[in-house]
Amino acid sequence: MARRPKKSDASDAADDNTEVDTRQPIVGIVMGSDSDFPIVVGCIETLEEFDIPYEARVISAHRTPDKAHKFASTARLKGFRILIAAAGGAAHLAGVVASLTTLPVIGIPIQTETLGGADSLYSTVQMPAGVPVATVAIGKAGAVNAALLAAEILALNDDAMHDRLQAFRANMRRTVAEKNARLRERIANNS
Ligand code: AIR
Repeated sequence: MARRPKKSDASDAADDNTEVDTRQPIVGIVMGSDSDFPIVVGCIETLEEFDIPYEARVISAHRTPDKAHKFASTARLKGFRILIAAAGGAAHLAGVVASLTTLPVIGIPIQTETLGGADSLYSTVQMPAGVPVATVAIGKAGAVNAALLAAEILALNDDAMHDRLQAFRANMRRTVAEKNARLRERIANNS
């Protein structure tokens, strides 16, 4: 699928005549710090693969609580349909966002040096009854799965999205079959 420059690239794009994505972002991504970006990029690339318009920004539940409040409480009105929140350590961002919106919120726990991301996982996943956060795995796999989960939610009433998910799964099956064939060949050559 073609990658399009995001809205923030608009001025650069105007200079070099590349296509500008002017669609309404339907997935809102927030991360606690730009240090989370190397993990969150897996989510962004997957959203792009599925041609899902998104917007991403840094908002901290602790360092910029007012911004977190404003973002979450206006997200539905702004046209977002799903929110994804990534944070590490005392990772309360997804929970705070979820407390201020009825949009589905997906939480990505980021690895930490000190506790390996268990702190982030528990802070994100252990929500009280009444305020759900759909928490994915710690780190890279979780970031990709957050985007896939968003695609699956959108596919509930979007047949084209469903087709893309089916194609993605078919491709995954092919990749595993190839790995299996390679492994069997290596074992046969060894014996
Ligand atoms: N964080 C930022 N505000 C609240 C939290 N929990 C998280 C970020 C990042 C970690 O703190 O999501 O994973 C370290 O941030 P930094 O900016 O010090 O690199």
